[in-house]
Amino acid sequence: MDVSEVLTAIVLGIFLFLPALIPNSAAVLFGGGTPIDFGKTWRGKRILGDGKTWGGLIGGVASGTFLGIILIAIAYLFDPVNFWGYGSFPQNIGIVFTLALGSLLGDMCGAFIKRRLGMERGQKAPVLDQYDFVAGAMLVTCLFFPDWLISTYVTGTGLISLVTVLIIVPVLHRSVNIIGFKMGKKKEPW
Ligand code: CTP
Ligand code: MG
Ligand code: K
Repeated sequence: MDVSEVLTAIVLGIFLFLPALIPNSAAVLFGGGTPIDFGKTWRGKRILGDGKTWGGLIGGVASGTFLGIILIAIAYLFDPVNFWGYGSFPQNIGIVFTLALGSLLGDMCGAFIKRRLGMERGQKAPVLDQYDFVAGAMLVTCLFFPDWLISTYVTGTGLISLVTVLIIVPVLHRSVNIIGFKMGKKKEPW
């Protein structure tokens, strides 16, 4: 393994994960409408809470998938041989879709856990807030495209890509939330 392979793994790790990174921010922009749990409670607490809306889910998945399709096109254009870690065409659309959907499903699981722990919407939950969507995106994508997920984020230089994602996510999460807070789109700067 040489320096260029390590650098490639770092850059590709982030590049290929962008469809999972965008949906959370997009959800803030598209959110605000009907909650996914329709206001229902379970054992005295909201199932998910007002912070998880249909608008956020649909807008977030659409944004992540749309960005993913642009990235696929860029990869095909600039790297017609290896497609920057993508593979066959229909599979790639599936991959960016499962990354985006899994990201917001993971975020919903995080909210579900927070409500069970009695935490209010928007209350800070370290680790869970930053990594719920990473786990969701990786798991859902692994369910449908195990070969791609494992070769990209687990085996060989994939582990470097995974560690890169795990390091970059808290930094990105915090920065984006501060921007959202300053824009008045988010109630808390975390
Ligand atoms: N959002 C949404 N729908 C989603 C996810 C997010 O509408 N499926 C919007 C909500 O306005 C939410 C904001 O994005 O308040 C920020 O998302 P997040 O930090 O994940 O939600 P919290 O408000 O912190 O709520 P929770 O405690 O349930 O995570
Ligand atoms: Mg939050
Ligand atoms: K969250």
